[in-house]
Amino acid sequence: MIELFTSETPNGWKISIALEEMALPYTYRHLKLSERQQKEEWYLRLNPNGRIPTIIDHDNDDFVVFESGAILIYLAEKTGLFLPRDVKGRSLVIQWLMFQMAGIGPMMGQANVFFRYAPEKIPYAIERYQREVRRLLEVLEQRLSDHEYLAGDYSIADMATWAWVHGYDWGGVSIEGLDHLKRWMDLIAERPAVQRGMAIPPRDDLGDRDKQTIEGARNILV
Ligand SMILES: N[C@@H](CCC(=O)N[C@@H](CS)C(=O)NCC(=O)O)C(=O)O
Repeated sequence: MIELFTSETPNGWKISIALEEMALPYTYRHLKLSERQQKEEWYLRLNPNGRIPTIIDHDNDDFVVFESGAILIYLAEKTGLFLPRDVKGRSLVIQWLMFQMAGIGPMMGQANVFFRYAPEKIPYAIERYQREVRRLLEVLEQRLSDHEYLAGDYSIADMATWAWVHGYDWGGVSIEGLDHLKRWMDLIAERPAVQRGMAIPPRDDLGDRDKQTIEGARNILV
């Protein structure tokens, strides 16, 4: 059984989506990021970076994996799914996965911070990150104009990228004119395993969720 430490954020959804797609049995523990549970001593022993997600594979000597990209590769190798075994096919998936890990994730994260969470609005920072996100989305658009998925068949690269990109409007970025990207986003959104993964952990329906997310993020960013 896999144990997943997660929260209701893109990096967490990548892993609940992958676990659902791979039909791996798992349990999850919902860390309350706004209460800084991810910085507690017991959790830092699992994930020295103090962020979600992390997994423990209880069927493999309680092996711990942190960093969402590394977790996706571990799960794909464990199951033999969503990551080709041939050298070129595997490299293609890893290239697009790294593009998400090093580009899409960090830049969309910063667009969210400056557009949505920062108490002080700094136009230079907002525009810088929105422009960079739009540029990265245009790279995806170009790729998807002649590929159904990012790297061959549907793969962990699509899961990782979709988990971030579908929330483009939270950072105030437009996808106007990016029709291939929109087609790919809709295609993946329809997958039952993606819908199940997005429901982990269940969202708290009480109160104004946007307001809670913003206040929670401000607690983390101090
Ligand atoms: N590179 C890390 C990034 C993880 C990350 O930034 N997680 C966010 C949620 S999406 C988090 O835990 N934030 C809480 C904090 O910064 O304390 C990964 O991909 O696993």
